[in-house]
Amino acid sequence: MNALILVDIQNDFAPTGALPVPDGDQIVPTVNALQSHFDKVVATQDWHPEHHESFAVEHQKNPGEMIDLHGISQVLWPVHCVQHSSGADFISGLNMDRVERIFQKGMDTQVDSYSGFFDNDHKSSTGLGDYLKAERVTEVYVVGLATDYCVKATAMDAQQLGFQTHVIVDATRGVNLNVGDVDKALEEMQDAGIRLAQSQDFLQS
Ligand code: VGL
Ligand code: ZN
Repeated sequence: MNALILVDIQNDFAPTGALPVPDGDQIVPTVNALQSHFDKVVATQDWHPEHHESFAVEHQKNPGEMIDLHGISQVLWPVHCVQHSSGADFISGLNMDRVERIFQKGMDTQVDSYSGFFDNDHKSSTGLGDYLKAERVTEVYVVGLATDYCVKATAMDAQQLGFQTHVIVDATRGVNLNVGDVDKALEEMQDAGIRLAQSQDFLQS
């Protein structure tokens, strides 16, 4: 069994959102077209409390600055994906009909959660790994936002959990806080054994 994981395709990561990912909304048609080519589709949703400690304003600092957050290096972000806000909604136009489960993350105020599987401290899990294993999934394909944060972290954890992991690169977009961050992320993923694919690999067959 294979599964397509839709990572954080939410309004706040669209170009008009609070934490804009350049061209983030442009992946939606591709992600929609891909869905029928996989056995299962699941989604992750960044879902922060109002005063999450990854928010720069909580530390009187600017977005993009780094801090040590309870022992973990943390990029500070604009307030984004606050629970029940419209920014946390999935981008309108994203087809959710085939999405079997939504795994929310980032609810613990004190620790960020880039991966759809575990918090950044790897102490708490969202249940995504257990769900996929229970569903006999062995192969996962990751798409969504953002390539250099949540897509990368989700793919790395999937690979580490033993799923044969692929990232469909043109169905992702990155933040590129620093020039080259996306390319670096793609290299790190490949070095970890993750395979890179393109949507055409599926859509032409
Ligand atoms: C993300 C930064 C903060 C992401 C989420 O979805 O990549 N990035 N929260
Ligand atoms: Zn977040």
